[in-house]
Amino acid sequence: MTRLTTADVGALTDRLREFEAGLKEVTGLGLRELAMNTVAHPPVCVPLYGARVAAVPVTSGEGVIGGFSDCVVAILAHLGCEAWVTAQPDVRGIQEAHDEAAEVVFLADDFRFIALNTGNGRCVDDDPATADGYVTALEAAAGSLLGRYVLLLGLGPVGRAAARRLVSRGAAVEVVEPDQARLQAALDVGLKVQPVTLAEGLARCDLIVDATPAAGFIDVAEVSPLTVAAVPGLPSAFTPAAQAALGVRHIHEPLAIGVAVMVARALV
Ligand code: 2YJ
Ligand code: MG
Repeated sequence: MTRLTTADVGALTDRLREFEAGLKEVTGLGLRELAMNTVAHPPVCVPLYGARVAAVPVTSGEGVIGGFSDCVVAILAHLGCEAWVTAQPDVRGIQEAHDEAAEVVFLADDFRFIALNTGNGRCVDDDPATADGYVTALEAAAGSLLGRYVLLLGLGPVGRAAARRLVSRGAAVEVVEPDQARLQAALDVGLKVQPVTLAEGLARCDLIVDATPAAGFIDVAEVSPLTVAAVPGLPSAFTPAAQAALGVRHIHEPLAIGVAVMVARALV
């Protein structure tokens, strides 16, 4: 997850309903259903309604991002949780969350973003949660990933997790990763992906997962009415014109799908 800004999280908080409406249009799933479909196959019902969840601001490193914890809480409340931002940050905030009987605590520093279940000790990381949630969205939009070619852009932490999930759902994964050492390391640990050039991948694949930090290198001529793009990070690999052409098939927001899967995994 790129470091979000106050403007990023403010925009997401304001557009959460709009985002979910678009997500439903293209996948048939709202955020809750998407999270439950990600947690298990077939989906299990996770008791999100009324779950007590605290977001604790963390001041270490680059410090608190204004609106970050509030955005996490807005997403959790949207899912039906009883969610709040603790009055105190850091260790005092964790203690406060515990004293207020939080079942799950969300907290992020510059390196990690986790959801910690205080009852069973389960600790959920945002990278695989986000990757898996976006793959669920892509799978729902496509109907099935079995035997489908999927173009994956980037093999960072989110890209590697997405690759594993895509393969496990039956997809043939073509990958563009310009960092040869990173690509080789992924192949060496047995990740079943086929390295391709961007042009080759775009020619073969309608389904795309963008897990790169690079912006605007896929233009409108390279997308079709069949293209579905799962774009978890900021910025998008798609130009503004390509994003406009894709409409709701450009599935893109920086936090909501990740948080939905995190809380569902913490509570399942
Ligand atoms: O509590 C706060 O407001 C801040 N400490 C939030 C920091 C959010 N952290 C980030 O944006 C990091 N880039 C997250 C990295 C997670 C990697 N999986
Ligand atoms: Mg990106």
